[in-house]
Amino acid sequence: MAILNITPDSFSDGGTFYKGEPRLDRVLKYAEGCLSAGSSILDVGGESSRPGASTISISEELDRVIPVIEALRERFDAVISVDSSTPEVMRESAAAGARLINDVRSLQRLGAMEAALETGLPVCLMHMQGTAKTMQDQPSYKDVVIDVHAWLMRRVDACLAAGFTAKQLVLDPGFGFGKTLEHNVALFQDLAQLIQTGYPVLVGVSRKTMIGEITGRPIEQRIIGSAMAAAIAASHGAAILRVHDVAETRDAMIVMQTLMQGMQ
Ligand code: 9MG
Repeated sequence: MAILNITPDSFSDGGTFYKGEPRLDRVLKYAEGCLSAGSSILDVGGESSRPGASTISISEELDRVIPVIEALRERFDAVISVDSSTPEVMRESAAAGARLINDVRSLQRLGAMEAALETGLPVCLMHMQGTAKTMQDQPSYKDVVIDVHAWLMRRVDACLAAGFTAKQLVLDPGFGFGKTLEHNVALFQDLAQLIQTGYPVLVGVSRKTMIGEITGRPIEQRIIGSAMAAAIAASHGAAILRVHDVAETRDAMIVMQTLMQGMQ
Protein backbone atom coordinates (compact mmCIF):
# COMPACT_ATOMS: atom_id res chain seq x y z
CA MET A 1 0.00 0.00 0.00
CA ALA A 2 1.57 3.24 -1.18
CA ILE A 3 0.95 6.40 0.86
CA LEU A 4 -0.43 9.45 -0.92
CA ASN A 5 -0.92 12.28 1.55
CA ILE A 6 -2.84 15.11 -0.08
CA THR A 7 -2.01 17.46 2.78
CA PRO A 8 0.16 20.49 3.50
CA ASP A 9 1.23 19.13 6.91
CA SER A 10 1.88 15.37 6.94
CA PHE A 11 5.02 14.50 8.89
CA SER A 12 7.02 13.16 5.97
CA ASP A 13 5.56 14.28 2.63
CA GLY A 14 3.34 17.24 3.59
CA GLY A 15 3.06 19.72 0.69
CA THR A 16 4.41 17.31 -1.94
CA PHE A 17 0.97 16.53 -3.37
CA TYR A 18 -1.00 19.52 -2.10
CA LYS A 19 -0.44 23.25 -2.32
CA GLY A 20 -3.76 25.05 -1.90
CA GLU A 21 -5.18 22.34 -4.17
CA PRO A 22 -4.20 18.77 -5.09
CA ARG A 23 -1.17 18.65 -7.40
CA LEU A 24 -2.61 16.03 -9.75
CA ASP A 25 0.33 15.88 -12.14
CA ARG A 26 2.67 14.99 -9.25
CA VAL A 27 0.17 12.53 -7.77
CA LEU A 28 -0.23 10.64 -11.06
CA LYS A 29 3.50 10.49 -11.71
CA TYR A 30 4.19 9.27 -8.18
CA ALA A 31 1.36 6.72 -8.30
CA GLU A 32 2.65 5.35 -11.59
CA GLY A 33 6.08 4.85 -10.02
CA CYS A 34 4.60 3.13 -6.96
CA LEU A 35 2.53 0.75 -9.09
CA SER A 36 5.42 -0.17 -11.34
CA ALA A 37 7.59 -0.73 -8.24
CA GLY A 38 5.13 -3.32 -6.94
CA SER A 39 2.38 -1.54 -5.02
CA SER A 40 -1.19 -2.74 -5.54
CA ILE A 41 -3.03 -0.29 -3.27
CA LEU A 42 -2.90 3.52 -3.31
CA ASP A 43 -3.91 5.06 0.05
CA VAL A 44 -5.24 8.59 -0.45
CA GLY A 45 -5.59 10.78 2.65
CA GLY A 46 -6.57 14.43 3.05
CA GLU A 47 -6.26 14.86 6.82
CA SER A 48 -2.90 14.51 8.54
CA SER A 49 -2.87 12.07 11.45
CA ARG A 50 0.61 12.98 12.69
CA PRO A 51 0.87 13.67 16.45
CA GLY A 52 -0.48 17.16 17.19
CA ALA A 53 -2.23 17.57 13.83
CA SER A 54 -5.48 19.52 13.86
CA THR A 55 -8.70 18.45 12.14
CA ILE A 56 -9.96 20.01 8.91
CA SER A 57 -13.48 20.74 7.65
CA ILE A 58 -15.44 18.11 5.72
CA SER A 59 -15.51 20.25 2.58
CA GLU A 60 -11.75 20.76 2.75
CA GLU A 61 -11.15 17.04 3.11
CA LEU A 62 -13.49 16.33 0.18
CA ASP A 63 -11.75 18.95 -1.98
CA ARG A 64 -8.41 17.28 -1.28
CA VAL A 65 -9.24 13.62 -1.84
CA ILE A 66 -12.10 13.35 -4.35
CA PRO A 67 -10.29 14.86 -7.39
CA VAL A 68 -7.32 12.61 -6.62
CA ILE A 69 -9.41 9.43 -6.34
CA GLU A 70 -11.20 10.29 -9.60
CA ALA A 71 -7.93 10.94 -11.42
CA LEU A 72 -6.34 7.72 -10.11
CA ARG A 73 -9.45 5.70 -10.96
CA GLU A 74 -9.48 7.03 -14.51
CA ARG A 75 -5.80 6.33 -15.11
CA PHE A 76 -4.90 3.14 -13.18
CA ASP A 77 -6.35 -0.28 -12.51
CA ALA A 78 -5.26 -0.34 -8.84
CA VAL A 79 -7.16 -0.63 -5.58
CA ILE A 80 -7.69 2.87 -4.24
CA SER A 81 -8.01 3.20 -0.49
CA VAL A 82 -9.32 6.30 1.26
CA ASP A 83 -7.59 7.21 4.51
CA SER A 84 -10.46 8.95 6.30
CA SER A 85 -12.60 8.91 9.45
CA THR A 86 -15.29 11.21 8.02
CA PRO A 87 -18.65 9.69 6.96
CA GLU A 88 -19.23 12.08 4.03
CA VAL A 89 -15.71 11.44 2.71
CA MET A 90 -16.19 7.68 2.94
CA ARG A 91 -19.45 7.88 0.94
CA GLU A 92 -18.13 10.22 -1.75
CA SER A 93 -14.83 8.38 -2.05
CA ALA A 94 -16.66 5.10 -2.63
CA ALA A 95 -18.78 6.78 -5.30
CA ALA A 96 -15.58 8.16 -6.90
CA GLY A 97 -13.98 4.70 -7.06
CA ALA A 98 -12.31 3.93 -3.70
CA ARG A 99 -12.34 0.22 -2.87
CA LEU A 100 -11.08 0.24 0.73
CA ILE A 101 -11.62 2.50 3.75
CA ASN A 102 -8.60 3.03 5.99
CA ASP A 103 -9.85 4.59 9.21
CA VAL A 104 -7.30 5.39 11.92
CA ARG A 105 -10.27 6.10 14.23
CA SER A 106 -11.77 2.68 13.62
CA LEU A 107 -15.27 3.94 12.62
CA GLN A 108 -15.76 5.78 15.92
CA ARG A 109 -16.62 9.22 14.49
CA LEU A 110 -20.31 9.97 14.59
CA GLY A 111 -21.98 8.31 11.57
CA ALA A 112 -18.79 6.61 10.34
CA MET A 113 -19.95 3.06 11.04
CA GLU A 114 -23.21 3.58 9.10
CA ALA A 115 -21.48 5.35 6.21
CA ALA A 116 -18.80 2.68 5.84
CA LEU A 117 -21.42 -0.06 6.00
CA GLU A 118 -23.50 1.64 3.29
CA THR A 119 -20.52 1.67 0.92
CA GLY A 120 -20.15 -2.12 1.17
CA LEU A 121 -16.36 -1.67 1.17
CA PRO A 122 -13.78 -3.44 3.34
CA VAL A 123 -12.45 -1.37 6.24
CA CYS A 124 -9.13 -1.24 8.06
CA LEU A 125 -9.73 -0.84 11.81
CA MET A 126 -6.70 0.75 13.48
CA HIS A 127 -5.96 1.08 17.18
CA MET A 128 -5.22 4.54 18.53
CA GLN A 129 -5.01 5.60 22.18
CA GLY A 130 -6.32 9.15 22.68
CA THR A 131 -6.70 11.59 19.79
CA ALA A 132 -4.25 12.65 17.07
CA LYS A 133 -3.66 15.86 19.05
CA THR A 134 -2.88 14.24 22.41
CA MET A 135 -1.95 10.62 21.69
CA GLN A 136 1.80 10.97 22.32
CA ASP A 137 1.41 12.98 25.56
CA GLN A 138 1.62 10.06 27.95
CA PRO A 139 0.59 6.76 26.40
CA SER A 140 -0.04 4.14 29.03
CA TYR A 141 -1.30 0.54 29.10
CA LYS A 142 -1.66 -2.21 31.67
CA ASP A 143 -0.28 -4.63 29.08
CA VAL A 144 -0.01 -3.07 25.62
CA VAL A 145 -0.31 -6.36 23.72
CA ILE A 146 -3.37 -7.60 25.64
CA ASP A 147 -5.01 -4.14 25.69
CA VAL A 148 -4.59 -3.43 21.96
CA HIS A 149 -5.62 -6.94 20.97
CA ALA A 150 -8.76 -6.76 23.17
CA TRP A 151 -9.59 -3.26 21.88
CA LEU A 152 -9.37 -4.42 18.25
CA MET A 153 -11.59 -7.42 19.00
CA ARG A 154 -14.17 -5.07 20.55
CA ARG A 155 -14.15 -3.00 17.35
CA VAL A 156 -14.53 -6.21 15.32
CA ASP A 157 -17.53 -7.19 17.46
CA ALA A 158 -19.08 -3.73 17.00
CA CYS A 159 -18.63 -3.97 13.22
CA LEU A 160 -20.06 -7.48 13.03
CA ALA A 161 -23.03 -6.41 15.16
CA ALA A 162 -23.58 -3.44 12.83
CA GLY A 163 -23.74 -5.73 9.79
CA PHE A 164 -20.21 -6.02 8.41
CA THR A 165 -18.99 -9.48 7.44
CA ALA A 166 -15.71 -10.78 8.83
CA LYS A 167 -14.31 -10.77 5.28
CA GLN A 168 -14.65 -6.97 5.14
CA LEU A 169 -12.36 -6.33 8.11
CA VAL A 170 -8.62 -5.66 8.27
CA LEU A 171 -6.84 -5.05 11.61
CA ASP A 172 -3.98 -2.71 12.43
CA PRO A 173 -2.25 -2.27 15.83
CA GLY A 174 -1.57 1.38 14.94
CA PHE A 175 2.17 1.78 15.37
CA GLY A 176 2.97 5.23 16.76
CA PHE A 177 -0.63 6.10 17.61
CA GLY A 178 -0.52 6.60 21.37
CA LYS A 179 2.50 4.35 21.92
CA THR A 180 6.05 4.65 23.22
CA LEU A 181 8.92 2.82 21.53
CA GLU A 182 8.57 0.02 24.09
CA HIS A 183 4.87 -0.30 23.26
CA ASN A 184 5.58 -0.36 19.51
CA VAL A 185 8.29 -3.01 19.87
CA ALA A 186 6.08 -5.22 22.04
CA LEU A 187 3.24 -4.94 19.51
CA PHE A 188 5.58 -5.70 16.63
CA GLN A 189 6.79 -8.82 18.37
CA ASP A 190 3.16 -9.85 18.87
CA LEU A 191 2.24 -9.49 15.17
CA ALA A 192 2.10 -13.24 14.54
CA GLN A 193 -0.46 -13.60 17.34
CA LEU A 194 -2.66 -10.85 15.92
CA ILE A 195 -2.41 -12.49 12.50
CA GLN A 196 -3.58 -15.77 14.06
CA THR A 197 -7.00 -14.18 14.65
CA GLY A 198 -7.52 -14.87 10.92
CA TYR A 199 -8.07 -11.22 10.00
CA PRO A 200 -5.65 -9.67 7.51
CA VAL A 201 -3.26 -7.35 9.36
CA LEU A 202 -2.01 -4.00 8.04
CA VAL A 203 1.32 -2.66 9.32
CA GLY A 204 2.37 0.98 9.00
CA VAL A 205 5.78 1.90 10.36
CA SER A 206 7.15 3.78 7.35
CA ARG A 207 9.53 6.61 8.34
CA LYS A 208 7.85 6.84 11.74
CA THR A 209 9.40 8.09 14.99
CA MET A 210 9.89 4.51 16.18
CA ILE A 211 12.26 3.90 13.23
CA GLY A 212 14.03 7.16 14.13
CA GLU A 213 14.32 6.12 17.76
CA ILE A 214 15.78 2.72 16.86
CA THR A 215 18.23 4.03 14.24
CA GLY A 216 18.91 7.55 15.54
CA ARG A 217 18.05 8.88 12.05
CA PRO A 218 15.98 11.91 10.95
CA ILE A 219 12.90 11.32 8.75
CA GLU A 220 14.72 11.59 5.42
CA GLN A 221 17.18 8.86 6.46
CA ARG A 222 14.69 6.25 7.66
CA ILE A 223 14.14 4.41 4.37
CA ILE A 224 16.37 1.40 5.09
CA GLY A 225 15.09 1.01 8.65
CA SER A 226 11.50 1.26 7.41
CA ALA A 227 12.00 -1.25 4.59
CA MET A 228 13.66 -3.67 7.00
CA ALA A 229 10.78 -3.39 9.48
CA ALA A 230 8.23 -3.87 6.70
CA ALA A 231 10.04 -6.98 5.46
CA ILE A 232 10.06 -8.45 8.97
CA ALA A 233 6.33 -7.68 9.32
CA ALA A 234 5.71 -9.46 6.01
CA SER A 235 7.73 -12.45 7.21
CA HIS A 236 5.44 -12.63 10.28
CA GLY A 237 2.47 -12.72 7.88
CA ALA A 238 1.30 -9.10 7.63
CA ALA A 239 -1.06 -8.85 4.65
CA ILE A 240 -0.66 -5.14 3.85
CA LEU A 241 2.36 -2.88 4.35
CA ARG A 242 1.62 0.86 4.29
CA VAL A 243 4.79 2.49 2.96
CA HIS A 244 6.29 5.64 1.47
CA ASP A 245 9.15 3.85 -0.32
CA VAL A 246 7.65 1.08 -2.42
CA ALA A 247 10.69 -0.01 -4.46
CA GLU A 248 12.98 -0.18 -1.42
CA THR A 249 10.38 -2.12 0.58
CA ARG A 250 9.87 -4.58 -2.27
CA ASP A 251 13.62 -5.19 -2.49
CA ALA A 252 13.92 -5.77 1.26
CA MET A 253 10.97 -8.17 1.13
CA ILE A 254 12.17 -10.28 -1.77
CA VAL A 255 15.73 -10.50 -0.44
CA MET A 256 14.45 -11.61 2.97
CA GLN A 257 11.99 -14.06 1.43
CA THR A 258 14.55 -15.61 -0.93
CA LEU A 259 17.27 -15.96 1.68
CA MET A 260 14.98 -17.28 4.39
CA GLN A 261 12.89 -19.65 2.26
CA GLY A 262 15.38 -20.51 -0.49
CA MET A 263 14.74 -20.48 -4.25
CA GLN A 264 11.12 -21.48 -4.95
C1 9MG B 1 -3.09 7.06 7.93
N1 9MG B 1 -2.10 6.27 8.64
C2 9MG B 1 -0.93 6.73 9.16
N2 9MG B 1 -0.28 5.72 9.76
C3 9MG B 1 -1.05 4.63 9.63
C4 9MG B 1 -0.94 3.29 10.06
O1 9MG B 1 0.10 2.87 10.77
N3 9MG B 1 -1.93 2.43 9.76
C5 9MG B 1 -3.02 2.86 9.05
N4 9MG B 1 -3.97 1.95 8.79
N5 9MG B 1 -3.17 4.11 8.62
C6 9MG B 1 -2.21 4.97 8.91
